[in-house]
Amino acid sequence: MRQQVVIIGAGPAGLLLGCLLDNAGIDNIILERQTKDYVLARIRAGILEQTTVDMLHYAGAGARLAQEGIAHHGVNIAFGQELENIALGASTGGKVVTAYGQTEVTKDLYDLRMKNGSPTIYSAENVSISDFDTSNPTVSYEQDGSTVTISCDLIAGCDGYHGVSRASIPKSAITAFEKIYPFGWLGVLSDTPPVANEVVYANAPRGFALCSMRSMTRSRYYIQCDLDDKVENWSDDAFWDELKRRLPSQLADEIITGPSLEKSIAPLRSFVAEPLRFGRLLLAGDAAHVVPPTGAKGLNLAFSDIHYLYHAMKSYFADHDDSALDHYSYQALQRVWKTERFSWYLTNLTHRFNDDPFEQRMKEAELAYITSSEAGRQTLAENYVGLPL
Ligand code: RFL
Ligand code: PHB
Repeated sequence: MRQQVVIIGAGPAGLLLGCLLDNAGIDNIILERQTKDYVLARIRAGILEQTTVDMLHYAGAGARLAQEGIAHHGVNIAFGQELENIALGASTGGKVVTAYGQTEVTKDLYDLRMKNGSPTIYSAENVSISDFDTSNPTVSYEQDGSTVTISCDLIAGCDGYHGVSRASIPKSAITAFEKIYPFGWLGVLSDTPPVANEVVYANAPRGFALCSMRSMTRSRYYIQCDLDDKVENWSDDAFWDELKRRLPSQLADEIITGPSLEKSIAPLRSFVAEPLRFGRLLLAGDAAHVVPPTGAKGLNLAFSDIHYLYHAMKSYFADHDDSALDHYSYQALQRVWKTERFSWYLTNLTHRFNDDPFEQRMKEAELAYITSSEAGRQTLAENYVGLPL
């Protein structure tokens, strides 16, 4: 079998790239390790930058998002009993963010892919990449006991942090930068109305808390927890009690609780691998970099990679312009590092790292400064809505 592009991973990055390539008449196949049902049910991100929304429309997958996405014109910062709303549009030329779950984004892209008719192989086992440093790369996978080998021009490694693409690159050719945080996030999804109309990031002496939503009847909440904590340690009541202790009373008193639909713990990490190009193999999304979820940047960063990668691939196929592929790596990494900085900064500012009361006071003072200064509010707003592409 031959394809112009083999995409490894049917997460949001792989699916968006596939849809854009279809629209440009570039043939492609997606290989995904998990089943379709598993991928389409995964609950993760919830907040889309304007550029992400624009890209979904450009790809032709924006119809349901336009109907069901909830525009947020501000973001809330809480510390102590303070609750500050930062307007997003005023200093960003009217930009907003949109609450629309990653689960829905993945479904919409999957539906478009089915309409386009390009092949997607789910449950593809033992995907392996060969000869990506030559002009004849191949990708193999196993299914139902037989091995299929695909030769191609380019390989897109969109297979997330634990994927095979980055792991296939010789250690001497790649540099990794990593920070592991000493805590995780315990998340709960519930069919209850959200406590606030816009996301709340809360710093509290007991630890960070976040209030978000999937719709006006479905809430998503998170609290900072110990890295070795277990979901089984948290009854629904214990979760709601702890969440309320970390919010200003004007919010805590308003929370409507209910049974959890899902409860999970995620570790937090900052990670970047450089470069993003290795001959004919190009990394994108979580395969190349990870941000802690504070700031809601992971999915958005995966999409900005795909924006650059799609344009590079188009130039490559139209003009045999090899330098476009190097340019992809350079251009995407510029935005990756700035976004890594924001996610790291907001994580440091809002989480409890130790029980040093001086550090806690410093964080409260910085939050008070940023939310009261025009320059501080503007800096927060322009990063939160997403830096320009
Ligand atoms: P994904 O989504 O991990 O998809 C990679 C796909 O590759 C498959 N795969 C393989 N396929 C074939 N062969 C192999 N060997 C393979 N190995 C892996 C996997 O099964 C999977 O289907 O990466 P992608 O596409 O780069 O997308 C990245 C985003 O999913 C991620 O950055 C976000 O979810 C991060 N994130 C958030 N991002 C936001 O922009 N806004 C948010 O509000 C937000 N909140 C979050 C988040 C991530 C979280 N967790 C659980 C990590 C909240 C949480 C709690
Ligand atoms: C979410 O809605 O899941 C969400 C919102 C904001 C974040 C992270 C996650 O920073």
